[in-house]
Amino acid sequence: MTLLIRGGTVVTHDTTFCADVLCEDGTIIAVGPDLDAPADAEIVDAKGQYVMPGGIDPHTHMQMPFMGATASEDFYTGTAAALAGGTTMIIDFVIPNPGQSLIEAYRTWRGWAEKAAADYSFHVAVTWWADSVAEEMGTLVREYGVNSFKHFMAYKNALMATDDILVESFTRCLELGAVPNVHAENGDLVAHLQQKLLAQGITGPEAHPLSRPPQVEGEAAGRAIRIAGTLGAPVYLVHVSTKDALDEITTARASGQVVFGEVLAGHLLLDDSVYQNEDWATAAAYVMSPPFRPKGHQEALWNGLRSGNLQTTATDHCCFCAEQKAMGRDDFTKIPNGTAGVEDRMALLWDAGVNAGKLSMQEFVAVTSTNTAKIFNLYPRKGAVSVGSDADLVVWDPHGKRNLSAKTHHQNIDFNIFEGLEVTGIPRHTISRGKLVWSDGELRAESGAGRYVDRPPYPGLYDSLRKRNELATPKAVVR
Ligand code: URQ
Ligand code: ZN
Ligand code: ZN
Repeated sequence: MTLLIRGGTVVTHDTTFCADVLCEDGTIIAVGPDLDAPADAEIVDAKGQYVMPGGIDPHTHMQMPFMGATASEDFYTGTAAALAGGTTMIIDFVIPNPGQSLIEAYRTWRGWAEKAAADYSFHVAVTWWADSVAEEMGTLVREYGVNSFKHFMAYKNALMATDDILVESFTRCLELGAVPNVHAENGDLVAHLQQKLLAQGITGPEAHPLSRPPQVEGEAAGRAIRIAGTLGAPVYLVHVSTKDALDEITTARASGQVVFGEVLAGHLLLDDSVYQNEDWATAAAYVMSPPFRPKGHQEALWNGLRSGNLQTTATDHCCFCAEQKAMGRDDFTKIPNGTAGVEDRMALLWDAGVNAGKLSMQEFVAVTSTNTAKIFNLYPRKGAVSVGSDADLVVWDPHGKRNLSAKTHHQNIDFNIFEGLEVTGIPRHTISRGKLVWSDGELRAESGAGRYVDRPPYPGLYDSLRKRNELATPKAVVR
């Protein structure tokens, strides 16, 4: 199965050049001018368009059981929608219940993901602690290709990892060469503020952001960063939504600490006015955590991306339809948290980033694909346009237009948080493992075509950290 992408301009995270790209059996086998291809090769005309690494979304929750509901998007529909938007790989989350075997939960999620149409991998959440958790983390790293573990500092009495668990798990991650991820919100403060608002009779979606003000994220971000710094471990903060948390990251990175930050397309473009909507269902549709923030935070987050203090973009794609959101009709704390975006991320980042002069094309590639591949040890298999890389590519039409809407999106949810936004710059063709799966508006996603992608522990990052830790280890005084 040979496919030739002809006449395009290749854009990577660090360079731009005119070249054809030849793919065979799912791998890129040649990149260069005027390439020949066998007579039966499929040809994609990329004249006047950019050929870039397919997007990687490091933060999705397909068919996640959460807050008494199951996310409406499953691994097939969600990855098909991703392909329609130029994203060719997702990293989703295995989320064991407290007390549940991590490996048992991993097997459950692997079963759900077999129907995926694009490649996928999993972070595994640590929602409780025991010696068996430490052991299973080792097995997941050594035998199941997991190199990142998630810690929810929010969601008290549900998924929340208390500080003692962070200390144990970050230490274990360091031993294993795995990256600890955190959802940084102070779950105790949220629970307190939620009860306070309900007691005041404020039960609608407008209470959601009031129960999780920016400092609730800033405090938790600082705490996670200091715990990791004290242990000598790296830490990756998911969905950074505030200047408060970004400032913690910026300070830590300036001191040489290994801290990574991820930002969602939603937090870059939307603000908390969405919760003031008169219509309950519309306001509830925007309930996700961390919430969309007051004006001002968005610009700070864009500057975080431009300065390199935030490295990746994601969507936290976690879909709940109107009747699911209505579970919280009388109590906002019962509205299932989550919003969609996996299909729109790339076009939004291009339109609001590149067209607006906030990101260069190379920076766009870095923050939508390559940086994620590097942090989670997928590069250059993923996130690259190089010989030997997986043929996961997007042919980008910088002049094409799309009106983002629930009426036309492929996401399995009845709402689009970017409804009505017109973007310029869209994926004309998406190639997944060398197959043309999205072409001129025609989606050819195939259930089960996606593969699980192993992510080995990251020796490079950890060798340097270990050396730093050894050097920093205090020596016993010989008396
Ligand atoms: O917190 C998360 O990332 C999961 C539970 C999705 N929901 C959300 O509101 N972000
Ligand atoms: Zn989260
Ligand atoms: Zn999430």
